[in-house]
Parts: sequence; C-alpha cells; structure tokens
Amino acid sequence: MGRRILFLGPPGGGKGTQAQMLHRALGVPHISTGEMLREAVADDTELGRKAAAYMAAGDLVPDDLVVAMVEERLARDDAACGYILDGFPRNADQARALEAAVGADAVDTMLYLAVDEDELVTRLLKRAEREGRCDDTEATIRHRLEVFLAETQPLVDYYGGAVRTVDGMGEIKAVFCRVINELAT
Ligand code: B4P
Repeated sequence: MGRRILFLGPPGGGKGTQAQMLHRALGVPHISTGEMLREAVADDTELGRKAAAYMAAGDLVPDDLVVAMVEERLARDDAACGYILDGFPRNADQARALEAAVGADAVDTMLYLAVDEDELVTRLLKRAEREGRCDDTEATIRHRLEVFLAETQPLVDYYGGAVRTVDGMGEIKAVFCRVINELAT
C-alpha cells in the first residue's frame, strides 16, 4: 500500500505548493481539486461552466460535482499506489464521500499547514499580482477564509488525533523540510 496523504489548511497556506514538491519527491500523483476545476473552467467544459461562478465568488463548488470529479480521478491506474490530496475533502460530506468511494483507509496521513491570517492574505495578494487569479482579490480572499473556517476547519475535529499540524510559516523550503520530517516520524 502506498502513501495516501491529505493536505489540509487555509487558502494560501501552501497546500498546493507543498503537495507539488511532495509529488516530485514521492512520485505519487498530486490531486488538486482547485487545479482540476480551474482546468475545467479554462477548457469551458460542462463542469467548468457549472463551477465558475462559485469559484469566482470564493464559495465551495457543490459537493456532487467535486465528488464525481475526484472519484473519476482516483479510479485511474496511477492512483493505485497512493496519492496526495490537495483541497479535497473540504467539508465533512466530502470526507464521507471519499470514505464511501475508497474505504475507511482513504487517507493515512493528514497534514494541516498552519499559517497566520495576515500572512495568508499577503501571499494570495502577491499571487494575484503574478497570476491574476479571479478569486485572489482581497474581498474574495476574506470570504474564502470565512468559508474555510466554517466548512473546512471542522475537518480537523472530524479526523481527530490523526491530523498532524505543520508550521507553514517561513520559507517554502523550510516548510517542506518540516513536512518531510513529519512524514518520517
Ligand atoms: P484551491 O486551488 O484549493 O485554492 P487555495 O485554497 O487558495 O490553495 P492553493 O493550493 O492554490 O494555494 P497555496 O496555499 O499552495 O481552491 C480554489 C477554489 O476552488 C476554492 O475557493 C473553491 O471555489 C474551489 N474548490 C477547490 N476544491 C474544492 C472542493 N473540494 N470542494 C468545493 N470547491 C472546491 O499557495 C498560495 C500562494 O502562497 C501561492 O502563490 C504560493 O506561491 C504562496 N506560498 C506558498 N507557500 C509559501 C511560503 N511558505 N511563503 C511564501 N509564499 C508561499
């Protein structure tokens, strides 16, 4: 059985950044629901057309759409030996759907990246300058943080003592060292 890792954390916490580095280190696929949804929007697929307004507003895309997308992705051969989930599950219903699709052992390691709110906003505003993502305006960032606190933060209780908190402050490489150290223990 390979690694089944989940990155939890607020928007701007570094989930995508660290998951991509870990994917290169471990060789198991990096499954980012945010990236998959942005691709669907860019490709103007039916899913993308349904998801676009939710994403632009900083709201969660409806569970049925996201769950179907993830189930299809996890059924591919490259996910048989493990995966790194980034941004999914984002609420308790998604967590239950993941367990129903894959089993109780759908995730074996949960890493929570902890970052101060001011730093989150700074990072996302910098990314807005660089990439022009439509959900990286200050008002939308603040709303995404509220959604995170209401919907996603409770997953820490849902998963209980299995969640390991990693200090996500500081340099990207320093955070990655902490992630690797956490996985090694
Ligand atoms: P995501 O793509 O998951 O967006 P995110 O939470 O902002 O995280 P991301 O991975 O992009 O950023 P990261 O923290 O790595 O979701 C976007 C939208 O998609 C959601 O709002 C929602 O609408 C929808 N969606 C996605 N999944 C869903 C689901 N399961 N259910 C329903 N809807 C869903 O990095 C942010 C920035 O910080 C980057 O620019 C990075 O370079 C920088 N950074 C990272 N680490 C740093 C560090 N240590 N120091 C300085 N900068 C750092």
